[in-house]
Order: sequence, then C-alpha cells, then structure tokens
Amino acid sequence: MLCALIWDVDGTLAETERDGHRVAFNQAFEQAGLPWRWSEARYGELLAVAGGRERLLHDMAGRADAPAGWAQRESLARALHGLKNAAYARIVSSGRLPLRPGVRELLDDCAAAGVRLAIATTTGTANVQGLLQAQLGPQGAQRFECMVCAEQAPRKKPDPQVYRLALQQLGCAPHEVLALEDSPAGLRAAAACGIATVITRSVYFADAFQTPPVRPLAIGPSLGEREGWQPVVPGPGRVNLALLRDWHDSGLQNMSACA
Ligand code: XBP
Ligand code: MG
Repeated sequence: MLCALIWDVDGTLAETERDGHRVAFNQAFEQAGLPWRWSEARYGELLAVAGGRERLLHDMAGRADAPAGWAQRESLARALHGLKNAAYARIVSSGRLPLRPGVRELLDDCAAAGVRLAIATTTGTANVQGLLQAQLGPQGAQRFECMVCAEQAPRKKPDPQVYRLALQQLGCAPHEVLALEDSPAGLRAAAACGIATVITRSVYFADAFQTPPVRPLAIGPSLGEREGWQPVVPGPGRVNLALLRDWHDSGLQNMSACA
C-alpha cells in the first residue's frame, strides 16, 4: 500500500533553478564585487554538482581569478552561498516561482486520502520553507510531516542519505513510498534506498533520461498533463493520486515477479 510521497524540491515542486537559484547566485557575485556571472547554459552544466556551496567550489576550481588556497576558497564559497540564499529568499517571497502544474492538486489528493507527505532535498530548510510559505500560505510547510534538507543530510544526492533519513523519520519501508524527482542524481539516491521514483522532467533535466541510471517507475513532462508519459496514460486530465497508486501497485507486482 502507498503510505507516503517523498518530494524533491528544486525542479520538482517548482522550477526554482534557472529563475531562482541561478539569478540569486548572480546577485551574490555582484554584491561581493565579483565579475562572475552564470549564464543559463553554464548553470545547466554546473547542476551536475548537487549543492550550491559545492557548485561554487567546483566553478572556482576552473577560474584563474578565484583565490588560490583551499581555505580562502572555502570561506568565499560560504560567504557567497549566504548572500545567494538571502537573495533567493527575496525572489521566493515575491511569489515569482510558482509550484509546477499539478503539484498543488496532488498535494490536495494526498491530504484528502491520508497519504503522508515528506521532503527530501539537497537545498537548505529556509529555502524550502520560504517556497512553501509563498506558494501554499503560512501553514504550507506543515503539510509535510517530515522535511529532510541539507542540514540533516550533508551528503548530497546521488548519495542516498537524504532518502534514508526520510524513510526513518516516516517509519516507512521503501516499498510503501514513492519518490517524486526531476534529476538523475535524485533518481539514483532514491533507487539506492529501494524507493520507486516518478520523474517529472524539468527545464534543466529535460533530456537527461535517454539512458537513465536506473529505470524510473514513470517519466513524463509534468503532473499537470497525461500526454507524453511513459508508461502511456489514457484519457485527459492530470496525474492524480489514483494513477500514482496504480503505478505503485504495478511496480510492486513487477518486483515480486522478479523475486
Ligand atoms: C537541487 C540542488 C540544490 C539547489 C540549490 O536540490 O542541487 O543545490 O540547486 O540549493 P534538489 P543550495 O535536491 O531539491 O533537487 O544552494 O541551497 O544548495
Ligand atoms: Mg531536483
């Protein structure tokens, strides 16, 4: 039986990367008096590195104008990440980063059916709370029974730490939950815990699943539409909880057929 949905945040709950985190990083560079700017294309490359501070360090490793020493780089990355998160909070609170289509409706389905909700993300708690508050109101974060973020799971996806902790906090077995993700790293993290994953393709990972690292349970353009999904979904409408339950049940059958 499906007991809980574990949600990724960036790219899955909302398209936060291109117009949120990226813009905020550039504002941080400007505030710090640095000439660095990340274009949309460059940021797409950098998303191969999970975690904003880790991404900054990776970028600095290829820059001639970055501090030479490791300790100075670490402290610059920490300072820039702080400035970035403050800028991100301003962007999020302006309401400019809406939930992706079908997300709100699926959260409502879960509330009505008693399916529990959790978050498993590599971003920080304040970023998640800001987004949920801006999009779902002051009680938005309380809709999620458990929230595992960068503070609790410092080993970033594809490391499975964040999903392992979410399962522990929910007290659920892997076969009782589904993960919702947008990235290959997220898919690998969930799969390493034995969790089946539904992928909604995001702007930056639209073409990233030609040869997926593991097979997702289902993959499609968004929860707001039924066209373009694999497996094929008949009829009009959105991807609702009933459909997720069908996929989950068929995934369990496939697993027992292979046992
Ligand atoms: C995606 C990430 C994050 C964000 C930025 O997180 O890789 O690093 O890009 O967040 P998710 P921070 O697991 O939700 O897809 O700067 O706070 O790290
Ligand atoms: Mg993501």
